[in-house]
Amino acid sequence: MASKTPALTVYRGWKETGKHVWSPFVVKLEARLRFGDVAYRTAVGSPKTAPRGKIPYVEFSTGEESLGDSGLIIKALTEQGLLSDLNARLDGEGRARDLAVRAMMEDRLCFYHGWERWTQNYYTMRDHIFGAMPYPLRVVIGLLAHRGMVATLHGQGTGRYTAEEIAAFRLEIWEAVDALLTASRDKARTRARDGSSRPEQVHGVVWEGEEGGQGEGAVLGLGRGGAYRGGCDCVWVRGQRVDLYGAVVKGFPVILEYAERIQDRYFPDYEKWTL
Ligand SMILES: N[C@@H](CCC(=O)N[C@@H](CS)C(=O)NCC(=O)O)C(=O)O
Repeated sequence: MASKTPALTVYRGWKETGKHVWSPFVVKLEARLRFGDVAYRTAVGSPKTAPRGKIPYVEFSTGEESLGDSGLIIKALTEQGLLSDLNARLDGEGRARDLAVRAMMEDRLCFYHGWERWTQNYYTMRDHIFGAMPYPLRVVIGLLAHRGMVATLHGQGTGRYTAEEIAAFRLEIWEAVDALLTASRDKARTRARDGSSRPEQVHGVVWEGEEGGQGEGAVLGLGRGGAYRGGCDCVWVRGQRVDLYGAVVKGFPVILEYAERIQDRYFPDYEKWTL
C-alpha cells in the first residue's frame, strides 16, 4: 500500500474510485507504483488532455509538465529515484527476456484484446467509454471510434486473422505466461525451503511481487486489465460474464493464484473480481 504523501496524480480515464479501471496500462502503472510504495492520487483526465493522447498520464505536485506512457513514466520515476530499477540486477539475457515479456503482453496480446473488445463486444465498450455522453452523440462517436480501431487493427495485422486464429494466439501467450510463473513459483518454493527469503526471478516474471523485472507490471496489467466486463481473458472478467476465453484461462490456476496474490497484497482497497 502506498504510504508516503501523494505528490503524484495518475490520470486513469475514469473516476471509479476504489476500482481498477479498464485500461491495462493504468493497472500496470498503479501496480508498479504500489510495488514501490509510491503514494499517488487518482484523477479522471482524458486522452484529449493527455500529453501523448493516451491514458495513463501523470502530474507531479511540483508543477512539472505532465508525462504520458506507462513505460516512460516508470522510467522517469526510476531515474528520479522514486522507484527502484527492477531490472538492475538482471544480466543481458535477463533483460532481453524481460523486454520480450513486455513486448508479448503490450505489443501483441494488447491488440488481441483490442480486437476482442472493439469487434466482439462493441456495445459494451462504447457504453462504458462514452457512457457520459448523451445517447445520440455516443452512437456517432462510438461508430467513429470503432472505425478507427478496425483500421488500426487491420494496419497492425491483427484484424486480418480469424477469430479462431486469434484465440489460438492468445492461448499460446497464456501458456507461455503460465510456464514462466510456474517455473518462478517452483524456484521460489525451493529457495524458501533452502531458507532464502528472496523471491526467485525467472524471465522477468516473478512469483513474489516487487522484485520482478518490468515485465511483472505488464503481465499484471494485460492479464488482469482492471474491471473490463467483456468476454476477455480470465482475470479481466469480474464474474458477470465468463465466456470461452475466461474458461480457457481458468484452466491456468497458477496464473489465477498469481493475480489473486497481487490483488490481495497490493490492492486490498480495490474491488476484487470474481470468476
Ligand atoms: N504505450 C502506452 C499505451 C497506452 C494506451 O494504449 N492507452 C489506451 C487505453 S488502454 C488509450 O488511452 N486509448 C485512447 C486512444 O488511443 O484514444 C502506455 O504504455 O501507456
